[in-house]
Formats: sequence, structure tokens, C-alpha cells
Amino acid sequence: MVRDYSAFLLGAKTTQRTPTVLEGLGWSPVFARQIDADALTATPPVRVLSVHRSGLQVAGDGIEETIPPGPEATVGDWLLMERARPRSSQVLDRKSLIKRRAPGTGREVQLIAANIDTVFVVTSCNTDFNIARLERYVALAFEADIEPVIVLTKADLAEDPASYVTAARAISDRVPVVALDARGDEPAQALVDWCKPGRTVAFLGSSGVGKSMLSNALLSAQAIATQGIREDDAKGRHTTTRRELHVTPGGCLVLDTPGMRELQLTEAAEGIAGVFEDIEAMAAQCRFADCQHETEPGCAIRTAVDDDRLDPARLARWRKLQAEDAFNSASLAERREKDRAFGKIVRSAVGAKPRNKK
Ligand SMILES: Nc1nc2c(ncn2[C@@H]2O[C@H](COP(=O)(O)OP(=O)(O)OP(=O)(O)O)[C@@H](O)[C@H]2O)c(=O)[nH]1
Ligand SMILES: [Mg+2]
Ligand SMILES: [Zn+2]
Repeated sequence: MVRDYSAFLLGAKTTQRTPTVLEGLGWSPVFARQIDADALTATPPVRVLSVHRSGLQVAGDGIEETIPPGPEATVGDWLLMERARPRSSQVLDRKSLIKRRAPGTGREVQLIAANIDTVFVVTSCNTDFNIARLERYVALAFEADIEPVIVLTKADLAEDPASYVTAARAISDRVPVVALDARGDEPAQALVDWCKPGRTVAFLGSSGVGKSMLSNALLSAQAIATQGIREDDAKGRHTTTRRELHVTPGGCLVLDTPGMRELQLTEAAEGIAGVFEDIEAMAAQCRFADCQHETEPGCAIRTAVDDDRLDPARLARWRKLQAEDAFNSASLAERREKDRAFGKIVRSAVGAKPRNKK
């Protein structure tokens, strides 16, 4: 049977009709633009709903299956499915990509999610709340050109939730802050502005902050398991173990993720600059372009600290993130260079032609 895919193509009327199956999965003109009608029929688009060791769980129009690992895809990606050889399915260009330095001693990059529209950075009004960590998450979202929203859960348990809101608001003028009780129907109302049909939202944060609770609230179902946190230090128990996309009754796609123990940035210089744009602007006023903001004369940053216009703790956080990002990005570039050099040796050994540059 040949399906009629014309409604998925760019230019198809989008007003006054029910969304197509693909639109219900987040399909949009950004993807339609990358493919023509023939390709749509020959290699139907599917979205990666979750990644398992055994393969990628994908869904499309009339398609729901697990394909073997192969395409370098992450949850949220769109693939053009090669039915006969699913391993060679092409990954469509992404609207956005969230990545970090993989935890552990390696320097690999870990892809966290693709094609996300809004990141809900989740923390609780308790000892999980940490400005430096929130800044990392916001930088991660800015780097990926994704709109971040800070969500403060457990407002019902805090004596003074407003103090957490004030502290979170100080991170960036560009990031909305919402405090709520993740249980019940408050989240569906408080997050409605970002959870529109066809949009994809993701919850990121430490274990135990209520990411699955929030996902369930949006899904209007107890679809995802949740678990109480440790009483003594408010740490979660890593209840969620995989990243998985779910569709809400209203047609929004929700990504619940496992709690992150550590978030190290890599190749995120612009994201960091976005969080600390006031400091970056001051640095541009220093007399020397390569000012280290230590003992140089005419340093605008030291002057601002001396005049109480800049919090030295915030300055220290900016420097730490910058140094970490520079270190991780440099080692990544080095690894890529080594891989390229190694590839060359292999190719010359087997007499193959060099691969086309992308
Ligand atoms: N009182 C109250 N409890 C909450 C709130 N949000 C979450 N909880 C509780 O906190 C615990 C942890 O919630 P989860 O949703 O499992 O946390 P998580 O972020 O998904 O944790 P991981 O899956 O381990 O990453 C559960 O017992 C929830 O009931 C809230 O706003 N108020
Ligand atoms: Mg969870
Ligand atoms: Zn300076």
C-alpha cells in the first residue's frame, strides 16, 4: 500500500484541520524542507521515542517498532527509515541538540536529546537548589538555542518559596521561573504556555526533584514511576533510568529524563556567554583584549567587584565554567583530530579514497 504523504510536505495547509500523525509526533516545516515526496514514500520519517541497548524505539505514520542500533541518533531525532536496512536510516538535520561531556574519565560527548523546543530545568525548594548548577543547565539550553524555563518543585514543602524564586530569577532576565507543587493539576496550568500541540518539552535536573511527577501531571496519568527521596539529604533514588518521549492528551511531546549526577559542559562557550552576558559586556571594557582580570591595569571587571557592582562569587562561577568548557572542548577537538589522522592512515593502508568532507 502506498500512503498519501502529501499533507506532511512543506506548503500543505496547516489551518483548520486535525494534525497529521507526524505533526502529532512533532513534525514541522524544518524537517519537511529536508525531503521531497519521493523520499517521503520510500523512506518514511519516524521519530526516536527512546534509545535502548537493543535499538531505537521509533514511531511514524502507521509505524511503531524497534530498529537495531546503527544510526547515530538520540531521543527526539527524526530518521528517514530504510525499511530494508534500518541501520542505514538517515538522521534529519536537527532543530536543536542537547549534549554534555559524558560522565566519567573519558572525554566523549553524550547526546542527551534532539529537537527539543523547551527545556524545563527542574530543581526543588530544598537543599537540591544550587545556583551554580542551574547556571550550567541554562547555559546548556542557551547553547542549543532552546528556551529554558526554571521549574521549582516542592513549593508546598518550603517555608519561604519566594526566596527560591528570587534567587532563580537573578540567574538571567531571559529565563522564566515557575514555583509549584508538582503533584495534582497545578503543573498542567502553570506550564501550559510551553506545552502546545506539536511542541517537544524536556525535563532536566537532579534525581528526586520531580521530573517524572511533572511528566505524569502533563500526561494526566501515572504512566511513569516516581519514588520518595532520602529524608536526610533530599537526594533522589535514580528512579527513572531512560530518556523517553511521551505524548500528552493535548498533543505535546514530553521527554522525561533520568536525574543527572553531574553536568559538564563542552563546546558551550556561547551558552555560557548568554548566562553571564553582563560580565562578558564588562570584560569588553577592559583595557587589554586578553585581560585575565587579575592584576592588569584598566580591568573593568576588578573595578566592578571593587565598586560592589559585581558579586565575586558569580565572577568565580563564570571563570570556572569557562575554564571547564575550554578544557573539555579542547580535548574534544584533539580527539577529533586524532580520529581524523587515524582514519587517514587506515584509508591509505586499504587504498580507499578519502571520504567527502561534510
Ligand atoms: N510534596 C511534594 N512532593 C513532590 C513534589 N515533586 C515531587 N515530589 C515527590 O518527590 C519524589 C521524587 O519525585 P520524582 O518525580 O520521582 O523525581 P525525579 O526527578 O523523576 O527523579 P529521578 O527519576 O530519580 O531522576 C516523589 O516522591 C514525589 O512524590 C512536589 O512539588 N511536592
Ligand atoms: Mg524520574
Ligand atoms: Zn579585565
